[in-house]
Amino acid sequence: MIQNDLEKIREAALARLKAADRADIIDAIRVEFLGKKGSLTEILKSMKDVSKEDRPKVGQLVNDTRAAIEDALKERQKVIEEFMLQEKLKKEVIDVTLPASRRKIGHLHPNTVVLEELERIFIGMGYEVMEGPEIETDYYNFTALNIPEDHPAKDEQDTFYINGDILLRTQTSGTQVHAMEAGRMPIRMIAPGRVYRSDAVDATHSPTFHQVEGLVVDKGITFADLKGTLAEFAKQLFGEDTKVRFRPHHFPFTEPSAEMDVSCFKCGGSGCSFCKHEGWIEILGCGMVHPHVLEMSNIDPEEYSGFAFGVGLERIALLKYEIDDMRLLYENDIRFIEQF
Ligand code: 2U9
Repeated sequence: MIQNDLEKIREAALARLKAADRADIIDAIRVEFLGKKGSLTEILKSMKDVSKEDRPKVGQLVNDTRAAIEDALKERQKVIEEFMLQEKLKKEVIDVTLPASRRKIGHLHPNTVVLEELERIFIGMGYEVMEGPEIETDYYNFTALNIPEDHPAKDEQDTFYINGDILLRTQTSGTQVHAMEAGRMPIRMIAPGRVYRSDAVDATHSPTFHQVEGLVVDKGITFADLKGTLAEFAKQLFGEDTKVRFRPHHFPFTEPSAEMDVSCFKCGGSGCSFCKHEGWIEILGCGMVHPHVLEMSNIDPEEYSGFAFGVGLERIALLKYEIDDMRLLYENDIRFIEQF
């Protein structure tokens, strides 16, 4: 009787296991057949009705049945685990032949693009690139450049003073003064760098911007050298057909002084909305170095002469790329910067 029941239980368990396809179903089968209230435990309870002489045999049979079900559970569990693993691997498979996703890299700022272009042009004409300190003394920023004590540029409204004598440079010219004091002649240099002026921010102004200033000092330098050099610079920067014109101007550090215009590189000079129908666009200031400026740096103006010029880097970048608001240059939005 019990033998029959055991045989049925074994067959039922094996049949159920054969159909089981999930780990939780296996667990349920284990509980159902081998658990505390499972069918096999129920059978054990009825052992008391088995005669003493049959008991060892029946006991052995119960154990064999339990072992058979346990083996079958283990076997099925292994099969299911292997199946799940294969499914997982299939899902997580990596196709190493797929192209990698592109990494976003940085981009040169338009100021940097223009600066490198200017440096390339002047290095090609035999100039050195020299940098100087952004914090200067009143002497190097103003006095040595023949800017008088009462000049409006010196006003606290226009210049950031750190203390009475120390300030954030308003122009890179101090760098050229340092070079002149060093006394190695001739001088052919450009001084690029950041400058500071107490200006409110708008589409064309910023309290900090960048200049590239140039200085040439040698024996026999004339205004013709200035004109030839800057005309060549304009052609290289804006194209071979670019014309230049000089308008008289005034700077304390140069005499005579001028502003240079280039023919509009959009309309070629005939007049368009870009050049406000002038045909000309103002690019830089320049002039022959004032004899007093040479003298103050221990250069004899009877023996040496020189020319100088100054360009606003942002102004060139705005013009060249037709950007209508300077603030875009300082926001560093990659969507803006990566266009240049
Ligand atoms: C020394 C002697 C002379 C530098 C010069 C300019 C003219 C000039 C402006 C350009 C646009 C300033 O950034 S800006 O607003 N600069 O017009 N700069 S001549 O003259 C010097 C410099 C150093 C020893």
